[in-house]
Amino acid sequence: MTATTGPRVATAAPRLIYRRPELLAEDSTHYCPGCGHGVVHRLVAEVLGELGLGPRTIAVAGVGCAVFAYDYLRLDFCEAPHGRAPAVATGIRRVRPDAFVLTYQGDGDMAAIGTAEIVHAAARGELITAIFVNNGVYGMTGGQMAPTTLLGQKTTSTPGGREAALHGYPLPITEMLALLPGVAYAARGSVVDPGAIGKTKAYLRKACEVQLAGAGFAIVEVISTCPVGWGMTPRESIDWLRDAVAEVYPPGVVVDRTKTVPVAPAPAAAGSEG
Ligand SMILES: Cc1ncc(C[n+]2csc(CCOP(=O)(O)OP(=O)(O)O)c2C)c(N)n1
Ligand code: SF4
Repeated sequence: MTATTGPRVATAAPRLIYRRPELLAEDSTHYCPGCGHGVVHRLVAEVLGELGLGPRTIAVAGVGCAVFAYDYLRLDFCEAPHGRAPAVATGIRRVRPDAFVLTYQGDGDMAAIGTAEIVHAAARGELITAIFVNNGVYGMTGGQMAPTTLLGQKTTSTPGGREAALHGYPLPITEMLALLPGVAYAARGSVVDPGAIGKTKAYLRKACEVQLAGAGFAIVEVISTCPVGWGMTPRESIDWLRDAVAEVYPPGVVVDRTKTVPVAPAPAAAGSEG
């Protein structure tokens, strides 16, 4: 009996679509379904990994749902009291000029209790990279109004919707900080869809490069979802993010002074002076 051989079928080499970044731990997270924090964590892990910054990074976690970021990112982390991450990061960066320092804060943490710290760190042009996840509410404590909450938005502390006369207007923190000359770079990304997530990654990368170049303070705001705090399904929260949140907080580069400010050389890494 002769063996029959069929036509040769060329088997294409498998194409890698996605791999868990090395700096992202393999644990599952405590985040609710549809929460944007996990997406931002992945982007942070990808960018720091691609820039080879993992070993020299000291991150500072704020207080909020992402307080456990240190469990999910394989980085040295320091925990700051509520709102104080930029002050803690300032101290770390000044005593460890070889370190790469980033902060990770929510909008309650940065734009409410920590307003003074972020404003003054930015005004001083501290060489830190600030990540600001704006989901428009205090997620961790039950979805209360934050300074970033939209007018008309219902929260557990504004059941009738936020009213300007009673609760003030939403605070555009990134645009406010962008006025300060110490801010070398400010941008706003979104987790609304893969295209927006790709742009957010580019903003984060640039904000890291700004610190490496010693150009000044850099901030990336990411408008994000909190389906539980918003009383929505994950699907509805994506629509709300696209239609309502992005209208008030439009994604894009807010300021880029790296073209006009002379860029100082990056500080030498520890041990490089031989
Ligand atoms: C000094 C102090 N005040 C209040 C709290 C309670 N608290 C914990 S998290 C939080 C809000 C966090 O909201 P946000 O920063 O927007 O983060 P999210 O949970 O939405 O990601 C508050 C008020 C606290 N832990 N410490
Ligand atoms: S409460 Fe909101 S911010 Fe916190 S984990 Fe759940 S969806 Fe995310």
